[in-house]
Amino acid sequence: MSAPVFLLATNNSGKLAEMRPIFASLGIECVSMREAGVSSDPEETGVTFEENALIKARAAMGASGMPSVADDSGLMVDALGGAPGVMSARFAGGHDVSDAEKCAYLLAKMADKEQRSARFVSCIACVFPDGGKVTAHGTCEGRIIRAPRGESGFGYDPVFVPEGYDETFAELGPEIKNGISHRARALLAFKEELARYLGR
Ligand code: ITT
Repeated sequence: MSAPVFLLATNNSGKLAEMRPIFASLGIECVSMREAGVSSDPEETGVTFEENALIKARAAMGASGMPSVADDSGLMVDALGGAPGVMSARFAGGHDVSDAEKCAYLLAKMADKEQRSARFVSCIACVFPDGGKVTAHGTCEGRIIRAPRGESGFGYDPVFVPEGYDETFAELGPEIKNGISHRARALLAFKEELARYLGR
């Protein structure tokens, strides 16, 4: 069976910018929702990354009829008991809050915390029109610094330093981030699961 074209079911331009070259490097053809002329933004009512990724993938597939891939991801901070986790996009009050405000809110919550360990988590979920699904997970360990640094990426990138580095994701830039990030690792695992699913 030849691999289909996948719809990337995200409204986050930062994620889309990361997912496209990773898909290209994995040899998987994909289009954005804008290119496919569909819109989808379901309520993320799940309590796990996988549940939310499946909600988004299923909604996009319902709108497009195409096999659809969604990423649900977030930052889990040990000193905050794993928060913001699945609430990462809404942590500082809603989708209208800027990334800079989210980082500032997180840093304020962490002001008195000595323990700085954290990890980014990504779940990639793909659903097919015949009801089949493929899911994969990836994590990236690191720590939260005390003041934002760097301009690239999105979300909490300016306050997260991945293990083995001294710079934040926002300072390291896309080439390094896309080699080690939670999303890159989840997509690599996804490629293997997809090959198994497609019987290759
Ligand atoms: P879609 O649901 O449309 O894909 P979203 O931004 O709402 O976009 P999520 O619900 O998965 O996506 O929320 C993930 C949030 O976690 C995201 O908005 C960022 O704040 C944060 N996040 C996830 N991955 C990140 C990364 O690689 N770098 C920085 N922050 C990240």
